Amino acid sequence: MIMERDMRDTVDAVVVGAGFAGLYALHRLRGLGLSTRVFEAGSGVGGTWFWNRYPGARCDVESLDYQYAFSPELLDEWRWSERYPRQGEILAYLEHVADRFALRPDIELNTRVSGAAFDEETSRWEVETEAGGHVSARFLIMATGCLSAARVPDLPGLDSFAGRWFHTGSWPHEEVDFTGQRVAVVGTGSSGVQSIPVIAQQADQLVVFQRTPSFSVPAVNEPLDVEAARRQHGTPMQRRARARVSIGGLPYPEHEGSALEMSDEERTRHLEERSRMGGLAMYGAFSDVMVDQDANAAVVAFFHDKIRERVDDPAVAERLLPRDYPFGTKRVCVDTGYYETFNRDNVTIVDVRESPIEEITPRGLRVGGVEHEVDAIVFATGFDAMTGAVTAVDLRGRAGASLAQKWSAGPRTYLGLAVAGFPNLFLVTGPGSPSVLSNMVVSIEQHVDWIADAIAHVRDSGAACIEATVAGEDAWVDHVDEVASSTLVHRANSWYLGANVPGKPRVFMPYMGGVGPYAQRCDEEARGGYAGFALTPTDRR
Ligand code: N01
Repeated sequence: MIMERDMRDTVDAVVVGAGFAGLYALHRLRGLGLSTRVFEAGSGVGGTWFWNRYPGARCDVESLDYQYAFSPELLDEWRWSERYPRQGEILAYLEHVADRFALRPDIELNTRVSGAAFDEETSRWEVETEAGGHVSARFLIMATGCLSAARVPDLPGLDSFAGRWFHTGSWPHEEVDFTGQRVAVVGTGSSGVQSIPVIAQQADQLVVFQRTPSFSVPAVNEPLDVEAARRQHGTPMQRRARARVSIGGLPYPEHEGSALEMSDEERTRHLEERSRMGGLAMYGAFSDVMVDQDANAAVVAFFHDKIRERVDDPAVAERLLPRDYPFGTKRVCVDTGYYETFNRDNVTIVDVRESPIEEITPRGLRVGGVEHEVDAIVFATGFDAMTGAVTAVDLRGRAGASLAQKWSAGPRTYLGLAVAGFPNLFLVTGPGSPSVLSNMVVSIEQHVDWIADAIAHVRDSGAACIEATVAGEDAWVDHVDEVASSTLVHRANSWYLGANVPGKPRVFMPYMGGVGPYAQRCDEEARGGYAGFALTPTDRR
């Protein structure tokens, strides 16, 4: 088998995915002198920002924070136009990165990896693509993204729908024009909250099908004033330095005391200030908001007041109030004109919590026996998050063990980076790391740097493999669970817990310890000689 293999199909490393993580992984591994092949299912680079082209798609992390910091030249030369970057602008940035660092020759587009098996004889990963391609690699890096396996709910009758339907996470490349149409949007998470105001401006009628109201903070988006940003948070490098040691990977001041130690007036003033900062700054408002029900309730009350201020019809406002889960336990949304959209004459809201969507008919959606006729349906219904894109690849470790099987009761990783029984396999921002609770770009750079250092260590020490130990993995899984259990996060049916995917085990997947403390833990692991890993010497393969 090995004899027959074309040399071209033998590389040092395979990276799956060409988004923020895959592009940087390629750059770093090349820097180590490793021959590297990237496989990307899309017809272009960009990952999340290649697929999520829905109206209003925008990052809710500020552009100055949502960019690579590994290259001072790149930081210097790229100019963002708005405080929060549009999808198209982020995609253009990633295309620029691919060109600037000459990454494209090592990226195979339109190529979906279907499986990879670890060969214990050779200590290599044998990687298969859906099109029947094969490549052998010593190291395998899953840069598949945490929110890339889109989920359309299993609703009877969808095939019979006479109009067009879309999922926000796999939006067509050509422009979709809703002018003059009756449009349904199903889902009011971040994608719904971003797309609803934009679709409402174009469509004739918009019906929003809401199962769970979100907490949404005004973005306060505006043309980017680099000088003002510099005065507030310093140079991009200075803000990144602060983000790296923060909890959320953002440069804002964090956790300014307990919500309960302030008077009502002080607390409201503080929340107003945070609100004016815009976006995700609200997360870090108090030290106890995620652990104390009363502190959390104070923030919930603030939000309820804000929503009531922004929505004219009190009955509609009541429908939009998140009531049955604590603030922050589902992803907080960032909006531009979301609540005000419900003041428009052409927008209505249908509550599908008590009475779920029964079926899709040729003409629309049936809820509570009422048929809502529409021309188009937009499913803003989310993803099989964190594990979906990894387990979609048939990964086989030692003795042919399946990763999907190993994770059937919930994902198990060491530091979110590696899995016992799967040598030389690395996950970027995997379950068990801060990942989706953080600014992804900060976490991606930290992970890729760590992985590159680990690979260099394996190579320099003459070992064949690095592999998480079962003891290390068990202890880490327990720690991740313990930290999550000390907070309020189990009180919501969130995608963090897999609650949006029927049958998915209810396990809080990301690590809540924070970006800075987590990175410190990873650094200690490396400095301590990778004590939670076993290094297999070449002669004991
Ligand atoms: O998906 P979601 P998303 N019937 O899972 C509802 C990131 N992101 O694509 O909450 C009716 O959050 C579901 O209801 P419920 C960000 O991390 C970032 O919006 O399960 N409704 C929910 O309202 C975000 O969190 C940006 O009860 C159904 C919605 O669909 C993550 O991606 C922008 C349903 C799904 O919300 C995912 O966001 C966009 C059904 N059968 C996204 N099934 C940035 O700005 C599901 N729902 C960076």
